[in-house]
Amino acid sequence: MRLERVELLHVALPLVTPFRTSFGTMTSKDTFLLRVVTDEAEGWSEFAADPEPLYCSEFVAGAETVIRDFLLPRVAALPEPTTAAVAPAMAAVKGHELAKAAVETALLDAELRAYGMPIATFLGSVRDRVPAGVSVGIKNSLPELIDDVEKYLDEGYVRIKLKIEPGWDVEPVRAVRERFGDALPLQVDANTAYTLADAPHLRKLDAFDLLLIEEPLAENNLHAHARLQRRLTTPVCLDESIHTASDAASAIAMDACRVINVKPARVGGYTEARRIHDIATAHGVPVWCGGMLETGIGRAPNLALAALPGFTLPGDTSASKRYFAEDITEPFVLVDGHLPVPTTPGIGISPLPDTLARFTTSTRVLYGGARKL
Ligand code: SMG
Ligand code: MG
Repeated sequence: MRLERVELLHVALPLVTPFRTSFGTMTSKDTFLLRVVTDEAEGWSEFAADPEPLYCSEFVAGAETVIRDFLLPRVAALPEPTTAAVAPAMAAVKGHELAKAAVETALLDAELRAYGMPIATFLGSVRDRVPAGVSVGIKNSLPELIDDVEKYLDEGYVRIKLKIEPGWDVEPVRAVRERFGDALPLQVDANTAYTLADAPHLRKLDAFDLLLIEEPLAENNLHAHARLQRRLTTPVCLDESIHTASDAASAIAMDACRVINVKPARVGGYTEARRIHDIATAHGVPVWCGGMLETGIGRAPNLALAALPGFTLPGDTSASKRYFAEDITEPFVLVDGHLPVPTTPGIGISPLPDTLARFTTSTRVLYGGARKL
């Protein structure tokens, strides 16, 4: 397989409803897609972060520079840009996992399309559909929250995640438990909004039998998360703090978490995500697939990952209409609380050309011939 061209397409898709977290409010998904062209097939991927470095340190304009100036030259220097060779070639560049994931995934898509192999087969997925959870943002009032949760449960979502922050934590959880009962699979995500000094307050959540509390403390502070876990019965789940399989191994060894949110983008791509699944599963630690409000391009391969055997908790892999009135791919539709695992070669989906053109705000050629797009 020979790399011929890499194109970057900026896209902007309005969200159907603003999504508020402890670090800000999103009203649209503004990111870029990569399209790689090889002599055998083309491949697609989506950069998972946003224009501002608020969820993580990476951001759209920075990732574009890193990919163009540091990652693609290393990949292009390979005799063949196979999936096995790409991550080692990029390893000298520190960090930038989400940018690396975009490069690896586009090439993986091209390679698997050339083989005629679906990503689910490549990863070792064992299910043809996966249960869908939904992440519910911070609201202005409890009645508004209850209405939203009710709507999602009516649509069939099998698990609810509430975004929390200081001042919006125990009361929303109590309200949802009182309205929907103790049997509802329920979890919370703080996106690093608390400190260890909040442990006595966070302990109040133990009364609500939550599946987990996600990333309550500062990113990368495994020690503080381990100390918090000792004081909570609710399992701590790490998201932002896990960048590599080595981080996952350390966190498990320190009892800094009892559950891991695996986002392939956050860990540099699907090969590292698979390693984290393997390590966690070997230690009896459940994993689940997180989300970054992806378009169908990012969502399709996440569904394949979520079908691995160790993904025993429902993911934030929701249906397309939870995010967008119109997606740039065929939409993923919830059936009986589940989404289908894609079965066609590669990541299992392609952009719809006309729709993509409408949502594309600009394009660049990052590598190869400057042929007009
Ligand atoms: O894709 O449904 C989704 C979003 C799920 O809550 C979600 N993601 O910390 O897990 C998380 C957040 C990160 C993105 S917030 C902009
Ligand atoms: Mg999270």
